[in-house]
Amino acid sequence: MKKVVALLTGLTMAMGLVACGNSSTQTAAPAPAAEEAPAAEPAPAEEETEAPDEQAEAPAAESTGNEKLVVGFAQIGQESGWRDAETNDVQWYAARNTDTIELAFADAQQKQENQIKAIRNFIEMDVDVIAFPPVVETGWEAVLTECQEAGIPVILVDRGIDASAGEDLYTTMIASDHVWAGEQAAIVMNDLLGGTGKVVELEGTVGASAAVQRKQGFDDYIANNCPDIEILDSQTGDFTRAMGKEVMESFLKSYSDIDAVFCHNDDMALGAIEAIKEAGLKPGEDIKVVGVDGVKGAFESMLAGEMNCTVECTPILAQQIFDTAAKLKNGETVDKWIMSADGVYTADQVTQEVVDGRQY
Ligand code: GZL
Repeated sequence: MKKVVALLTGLTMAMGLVACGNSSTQTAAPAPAAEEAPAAEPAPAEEETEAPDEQAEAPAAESTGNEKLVVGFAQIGQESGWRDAETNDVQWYAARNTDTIELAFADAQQKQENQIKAIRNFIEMDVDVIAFPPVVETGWEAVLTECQEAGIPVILVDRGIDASAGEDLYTTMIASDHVWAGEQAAIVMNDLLGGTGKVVELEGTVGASAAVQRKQGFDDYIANNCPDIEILDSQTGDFTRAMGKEVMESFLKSYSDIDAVFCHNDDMALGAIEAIKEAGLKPGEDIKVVGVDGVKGAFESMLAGEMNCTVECTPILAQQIFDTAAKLKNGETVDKWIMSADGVYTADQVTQEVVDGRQY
């Protein structure tokens, strides 16, 4: 019987349980930022608790194991509005389905070692499925081998791992095509510049598949199709608005002839827009701004004439995650890559109605 292990909630614990099927369970809000977020330690056996409403069913439940789908989700953190949208979608979905789902949620504060600790804790808890967005592409072999040895299938969410680590180390990936997103951004950029101009690039988290692949898609398209567009510089803004602004400020000090900026996510684009305005220039006009994600702030900026394009990368993945996890618990096979369907949005398409209709 998979029991919902009462987790010690240390002061810096970044883990919560969601939808344990008992009325006293609260939906775990995203954990407060913590200095150091050690993985939750399973409570000592004598403190193991079962959701009260399951004690009445103990005899039946004991014989058939936990009827509910128990999913461990090791979230990267809260680095962007996009990430928060994904977290909310996952937690709200679980909270709406307490009769069939139990969610153990961990916030790794953008640290790979915390994701690894959380995954090991999920193995201890003997969850049915583990789902997580790998903050970077490498360094997962050991912990994913432990998942495999424990017989727990793994769903990669919104980012991937380095293929050389072995595709058999995870069961499936639910994610957008990040190379495609980079290519789409380059196509729009070429159109915005009329085929000629100088571009700077704000990259995502170093080593993250979304950053590596968006860069690959953008840079390769420009190199192969746009001989008169030059990429002056490219640096990481770590997918955050603050660093996006900081790096754009340094670009503006270093180069006097920037025509456009490609940002690997909209949060960095919003930071770049601030920097461009503070430099006395008009974002969207003097310097074209192209982002990725499709967050509402990007649509609001396009409506204001301060941004030119966002390539969508939906974070609304909870339904696919839990449906896929249920299939894996039932022993069904699924595709190796469950790809999201995303769109490309340019400023000319954006009205207040479009902004108001955005889901995230
Ligand atoms: C993309 C996801 C990226 C987003 C960023 O799938 O991994 O991480 O583009 C987020 O906003 O930080």
